[in-house]
Amino acid sequence: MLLNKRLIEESNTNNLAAHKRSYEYVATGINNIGAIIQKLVDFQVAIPSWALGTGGTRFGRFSGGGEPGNLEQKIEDIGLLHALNQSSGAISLHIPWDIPSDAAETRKLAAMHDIKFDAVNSNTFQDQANQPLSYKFGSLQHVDKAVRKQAIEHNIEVIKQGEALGSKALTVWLADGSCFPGQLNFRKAWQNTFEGLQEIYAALPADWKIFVEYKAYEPNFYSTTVGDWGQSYLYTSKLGPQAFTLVDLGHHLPNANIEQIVSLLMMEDKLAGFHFNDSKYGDDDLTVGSINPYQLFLIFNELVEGMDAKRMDHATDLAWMIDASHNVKDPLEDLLQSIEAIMIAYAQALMVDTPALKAAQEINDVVKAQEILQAAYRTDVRPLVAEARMISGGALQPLQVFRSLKIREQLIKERGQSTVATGL
Ligand code: PSV
Ligand code: MN
Repeated sequence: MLLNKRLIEESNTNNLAAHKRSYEYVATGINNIGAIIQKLVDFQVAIPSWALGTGGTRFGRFSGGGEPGNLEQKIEDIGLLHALNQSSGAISLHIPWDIPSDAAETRKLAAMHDIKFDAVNSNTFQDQANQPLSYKFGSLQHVDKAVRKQAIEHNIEVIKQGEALGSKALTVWLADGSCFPGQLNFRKAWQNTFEGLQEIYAALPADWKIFVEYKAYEPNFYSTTVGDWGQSYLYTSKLGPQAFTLVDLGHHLPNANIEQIVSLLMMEDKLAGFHFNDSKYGDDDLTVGSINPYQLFLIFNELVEGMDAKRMDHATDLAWMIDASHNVKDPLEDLLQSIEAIMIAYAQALMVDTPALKAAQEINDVVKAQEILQAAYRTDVRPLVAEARMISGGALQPLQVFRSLKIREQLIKERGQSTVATGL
């Protein structure tokens, strides 16, 4: 389904007077407001193909109506999001959940919706129908060379699929690890995994990157072979300049200082980018910013400061992706909220008075430093984010438009009530 631009414009006209009042209230007094708005306009976050369906838990899955039944419909759903917020102009595919039957046609469809192909994700954490060997005891770490070979070949196949679509990166998340002490020889598991990653790395096209994602636990509950940022960094630094460490916010042990991790990885030129989500306990897949928006702001604060120090382009030099699909919300509404939370945190980070913060740090003025950070965090930047959306052709109030146009109801009419998207 394609959204009629006129309907977005109509809704913007209705909301314009209120928007102008709140925008002017915030924007007055910000010196570089034009530059901030332009940065917000440029910033795009990739949507994972597996987040368009309702997520499940190991206890079950309650699919929502009108879920996309194939890759084409997933691209159309992202097209809807992008039409509404103009910040979701990319898709991150999970293979084999979403193998394009005709790459050229898929590219055409995506281009029609102004959507690019972000990193492609391999999957060696599930067994697929007709797969000769099982990943029950791991993939790249496996004691059996034949299983390792199968996993390597799958990753190389994913690179080929990505090339046909115009992707430029492969994300590898390994569920490999062990559930009980004694199950695994850590050194052998590490070495096998490293050798596998080396073979995959060797198959990367020259202009591609490989992102190695880490995760503390789940599905393995005693050890994970790429369990934290240090382990991922060890792999990526040994692999070479095309390898980077991917930070998924939900993949840390409780209370980890993610903003510090981000800062150090960036310092070493090893930060790939993000899988954004939020959590209270672990890999909870909650809407970005729904539990700990201050942490998200602090992460963006490090990103803006670190990227500016290295003269990096905020919009293009790191990979920005969402990785969340919860089980109780409409996935499209959830994604609209997630993107909004990311844009808010980014806008707040752009508002930080960096020279003043640096000066406070130099004289150990701890109170002043906190005041500076919190002054930015406590600014209601929603009108700035809305302004950027409106001037890019999106809606001032995307969620309101989604509901008032009854988009989900229309999708249910088109696709049916009981559709199940591929994913977890
Ligand atoms: C694993 O929990 C993960 O974060 C990886 O990125 C996977 O690709 C994705 O979730 C699957 O939903
Ligand atoms: Mn992830």
